[in-house]
Amino acid sequence: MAKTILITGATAGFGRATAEKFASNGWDLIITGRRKDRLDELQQSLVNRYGVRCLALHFDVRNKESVFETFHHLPEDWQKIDILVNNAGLALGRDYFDEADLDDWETMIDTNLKGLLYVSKAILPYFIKRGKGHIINIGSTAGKEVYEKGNVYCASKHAVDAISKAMRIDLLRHKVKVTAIHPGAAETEFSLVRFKGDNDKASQVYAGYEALTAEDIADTVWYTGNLPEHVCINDLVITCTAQANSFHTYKG
Ligand code: NDP
Ligand code: 8X3
Repeated sequence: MAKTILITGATAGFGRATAEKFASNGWDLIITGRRKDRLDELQQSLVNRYGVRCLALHFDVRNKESVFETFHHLPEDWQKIDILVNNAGLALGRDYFDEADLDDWETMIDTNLKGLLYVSKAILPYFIKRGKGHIINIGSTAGKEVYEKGNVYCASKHAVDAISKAMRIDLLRHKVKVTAIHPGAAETEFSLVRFKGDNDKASQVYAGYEALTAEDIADTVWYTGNLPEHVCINDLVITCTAQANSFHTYKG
C-alpha cells in the first residue's frame, strides 16, 4: 500500500516541489494551501501524471477552527498519514524593529508558529493511534541566527527550532519522529511575498550567486523522510555552497 504525506503550503516553493518529489515516487498526498485554484490544478496534475491519490484541502493554517474541523473530518481512507511536513510559512517585511508593521508581525507569528502548532496537534491523534509518524518542520537559518531587520521572522523560526526540540522529547513515547530542516536562501516566491510583490527587491536577494532551489529542499525532505524506522535526523541546516550562514554569502 502506498504511503501518505501531508504537506502544508503546497501551492508554491518547497511545498509544491516536495509534492512533486513524493508523487513521482508513488506516494499518496494530502496537499494544503489558501490558493484554491493552484491547489486544485496541482492535485489534478499529480493524479494525471503519476496515478497517485491526492486530496486537496483548502484552508488557512492561521484559522484554528478550520484546521481542527478539516482534520477532524478526514475521510477514513486518508487517516493513515506517514509524514506531516509543516512547511506553510512566510516572511513579511524587512524593517528595523522600531519601524516594522504590527500586522506583519502578527501574520508571521500566526502562520509560522501557531499554524504549525494547530496542524501538528490536529494530526497527532492519527499518529498516536498507529504508534508511529514523522513530523518534518521547515525552520530556517533565520531560526539559528538573528540578522538585522529580521526581528520577528527570525523569532518565529527560532520558535520553530525550539518547538521541534520540545516535540521530539514529548512525542518519544508515541514513537513519532520529529525532524527540523533549516534552509538558507532559496529562490522561491518567498522574497516576492516578503517584499509584497516588489519583483526588483525580491530578485536582488538572489543576485550574484546560485541560491538553493525548491527541489533541493524537496530532496532533503525525501531523504529525511525515507530513512529506516529506527533512524531520525533531528536537525538539519542546509545552505547553498555560496552561503555560510545568515551573514556570509559570497557574491563573487
Ligand atoms: P513560498 O512563498 O514559495 O511558499 C509558501 C507556501 O506557504 C505557499 O504554498 C503558501 O500557500 C503557503 N502559506 C503561506 N501562508 C499560509 C497560510 N496562512 N495558510 C496556508 N498556507 C500558507 O515560500 P517557500 O516555499 O520558500 O517557503 C516555505 C517555507 O520555507 C516557509 O515556512 C519559509 O519560511 C521557509 N523557508 C524559506 C526559505 C527561502 O529562502 N525560500 C529559507 C528558509 C525557510 P498559499 O499562499 O496558497 O496559502
Ligand atoms: C529564509 C532565509 O535568510 O531570508 O528563511 O531568513 S532568510
